[in-house]
Amino acid sequence: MFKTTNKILENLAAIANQFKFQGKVTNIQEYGNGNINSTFLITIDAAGEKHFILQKLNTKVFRQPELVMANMRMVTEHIHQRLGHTSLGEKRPWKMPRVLPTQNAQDYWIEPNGTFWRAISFIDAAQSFDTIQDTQHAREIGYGLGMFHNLINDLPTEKIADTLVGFHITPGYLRHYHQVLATTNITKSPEVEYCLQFTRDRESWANILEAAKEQGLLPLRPIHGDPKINNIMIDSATGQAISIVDLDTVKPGLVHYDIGDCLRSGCNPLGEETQEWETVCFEPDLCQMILQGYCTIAKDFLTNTDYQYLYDAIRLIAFELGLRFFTDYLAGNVYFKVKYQSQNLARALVQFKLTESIESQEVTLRGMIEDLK
Ligand code: ADP
Ligand code: GN1
Ligand code: MG
Repeated sequence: MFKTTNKILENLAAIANQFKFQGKVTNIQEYGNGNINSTFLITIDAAGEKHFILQKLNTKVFRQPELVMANMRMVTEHIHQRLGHTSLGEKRPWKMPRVLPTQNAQDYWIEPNGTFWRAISFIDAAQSFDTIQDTQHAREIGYGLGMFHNLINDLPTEKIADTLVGFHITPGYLRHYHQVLATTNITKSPEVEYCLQFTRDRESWANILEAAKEQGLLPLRPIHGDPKINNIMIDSATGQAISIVDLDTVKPGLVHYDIGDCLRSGCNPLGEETQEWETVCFEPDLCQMILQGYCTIAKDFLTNTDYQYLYDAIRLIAFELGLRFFTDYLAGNVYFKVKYQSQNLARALVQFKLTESIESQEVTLRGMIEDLK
């Protein structure tokens, strides 16, 4: 865990001051529960905006951080423009973070040691949660994803860079998993054995979305990539979804990755970090609420074939995340941030149990999806 010594705070203040804002920094605190970047809330004494987000981008994950920022600027500007000119913005309030420029009018600042920093405007009077609070929250999570899909749907996919090659390509994660298995001395335990067997049993099915994509059944569209519930901001006054953050993985992909990710994160009431992995379950009522919220605004661009693959998407993205966590555990925690050595194993068990729960409810879930049409 990050310890805010005076020296670190001084450094952070100096970094914050590389960016352009009105006023003086009065407070700096570590912020959010993201697994990838390092996020800080900067408080300033100013008449206008009182906060902004300062982030150290994880350049071990995002090897071309400049591309991430170019995407982020392009996407946020596109959305701001659309909110100003279409009826979407009138239906419901919606906010989009802005990229804040440096004193030299750049979108990021690189420290002499190569550390990559950016500043983003703060979505005020809103919060995000790691687990679903109630059914209204579930509906709003779905609505938030649908709103975002609508707002980026007209962006030509060729204009969006691929900032994380291989992201959500399950067969690619399986190849990497086998490379890690072949080169690592595994300490066997009942939990590790469970994960190994769990993966073996699902390997032959795991290319289902990629196969459909290759056959031209599912089109590439602009997607968020990471719409888990703590990236969807809820307005504190109204309880409505008001924004979606964490735009690093916006790229051409299948909307199924997004819907699957949103559901695997939203329908697990115990949350991703629970130690009670044996009791993890996928809650169908929450699934229904999230899907209904999504369809309120995004129904029009789902085709019949899209619906046909939704069940597999829910199952696959939970499985895929379990596999990514398990592989990272075996590889020595090189990708996801951890607070203790076996955390990625614990996270993998949670996602695998969630997958099992999804599988045991296949008929119910397929019926629910059919009813959405
Ligand atoms: P990571 O990639 O590590 O997940 P995020 O960009 O998601 O980093 O930031 C971590 C958390 O910080 C988010 O889940 C959200 O709660 C909060 N956050 C990020 N950006 C903003 C913002 N512009 N306004 C308000 N909160 C934010
Ligand atoms: C990471 O950055 P964060 O914490 O929002 C990850 C997602 C995973 C998620 C699981 C770029 O998301 O793919 O689903 O952890 N992001 C990246 O909590 O790998
Ligand atoms: Mg995040």
